[in-house]
Amino acid sequence: MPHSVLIGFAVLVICHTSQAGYTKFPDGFTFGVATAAHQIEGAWNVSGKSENVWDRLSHTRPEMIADGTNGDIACDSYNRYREDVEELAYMGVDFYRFSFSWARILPSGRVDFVNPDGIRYYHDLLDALAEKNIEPLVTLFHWDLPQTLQDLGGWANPKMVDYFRDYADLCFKEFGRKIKSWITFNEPYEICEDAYGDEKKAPAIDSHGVGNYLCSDTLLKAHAEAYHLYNETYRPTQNGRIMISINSIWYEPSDTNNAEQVTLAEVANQFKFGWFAHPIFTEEGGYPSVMVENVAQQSAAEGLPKSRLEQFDQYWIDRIKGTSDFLGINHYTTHLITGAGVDPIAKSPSWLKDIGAVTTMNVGGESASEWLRVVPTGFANLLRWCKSSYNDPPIYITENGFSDRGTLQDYGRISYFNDYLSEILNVIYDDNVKVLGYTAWTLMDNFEWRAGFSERFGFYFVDITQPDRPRTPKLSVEYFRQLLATRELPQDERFKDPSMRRL
Ligand code: PNW
Repeated sequence: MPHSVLIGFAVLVICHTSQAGYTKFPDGFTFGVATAAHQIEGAWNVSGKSENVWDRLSHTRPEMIADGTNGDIACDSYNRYREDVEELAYMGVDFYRFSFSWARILPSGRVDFVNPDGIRYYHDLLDALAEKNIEPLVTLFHWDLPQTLQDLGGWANPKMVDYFRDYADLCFKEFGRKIKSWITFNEPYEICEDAYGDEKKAPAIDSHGVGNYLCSDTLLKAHAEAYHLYNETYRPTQNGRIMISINSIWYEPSDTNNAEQVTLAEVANQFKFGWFAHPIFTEEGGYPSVMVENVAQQSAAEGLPKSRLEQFDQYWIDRIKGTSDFLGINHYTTHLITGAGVDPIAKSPSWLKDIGAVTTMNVGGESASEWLRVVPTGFANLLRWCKSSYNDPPIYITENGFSDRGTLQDYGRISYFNDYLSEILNVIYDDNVKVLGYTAWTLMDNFEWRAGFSERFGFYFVDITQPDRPRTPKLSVEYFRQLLATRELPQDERFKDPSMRRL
């Protein structure tokens, strides 16, 4: 055999083993897909639903939404939830993660009036899921705060702890027979930093370096109160579980041999993920010490009498600690740290300036979202870091997904899922990280917040130019369906981008 063929053969074998890696998911590993109320329901002002902060932003400042769209009709899931359930059943998911619209259930935000139509809608959806044996995983708060409560200060108002607990209480009481898995908050970082420390999310209160920290104080207390309420009052009879979903942009040093960058990446991860995970998932509790120190130092340098980040007292440290049955992780991408200093895009004061590091985009493959680069190895590093930082918690991936402009032959999405899922298998088998389930974002193209419908994350394409919002399956539906049927990463050639099929 000529030499070159032998070498060619060896390369092929190596490529095959390293590319294929582990393919089979462990027994008991569960799969689902996710959505959120405001992104899909529409029916923004019918049957008693009141205005939420996203209705307000998209109606009063439409220029803030990339394509000028809004959630008025969205995917019309308020009327078409049966189609949603059919699609879920076709894909063969174990569970469906969706959220309740607070303003649909409690139009004033408070429990003075419960909207019967809101209650009926979610019972109908839950019953339709039960008929297909699909387990619900329900998020109580996925960003759509009733405007009435925002008018009182929203998450910067400490009273929100009581309002959230009352809302959670009603939901546990009304729906707890049918729902065994709850998520309190979706992505506290995005709520506090993007919506109260910046204008990236509604209500777009640009109180950088101040409002974001007021928000985290309230939100973590509200989460803890909802957890204790469930744990003490409802768990004994309802036997469910309750957690929080924390998002991470995972930070890595741009040069792994640069000690300063390595240290700063850890600081950035503590500021991003640790901000909400440390108070709940560590023995010590409270905010990460580096965060407490950095913000105190910056505040002093600004001439303030005390830190912009108020620490929890011992009562609240203890009350917040341990209040999540699982660590829910939403993960999409990895960014890089290039050095110490003030990031050129940081406002003053701000969370980003408080970190004291310069960040940049990773070099990974692009998506339709500027912030989202494809970096599967970062996912594995994040998961290993969570295992070591938070005492080996049981983990659910509650979101992971990829955006494009809506193509039906969505090879980019398929390869993203395949590569990120493959990293989950690596950390399960090689590092014993306890990842128990995976949720793909998202069932169908939907209202992607300030990006409107310009960035599409769905398995199903949604035509928003048609009043009945027709849905068309993309190729990724077949990929996920096969994954669900076999519990193995599909190896089928038809899922590979034709331009990449040759070795
Ligand atoms: C999540 N980041 O938001 C939300 O939970 C979804 O509602 C949203 O549609 C989805 O991910 C896609 O954006 C994120 O910058 C926003 O890392 C920003 C980031 C991650 C998630």
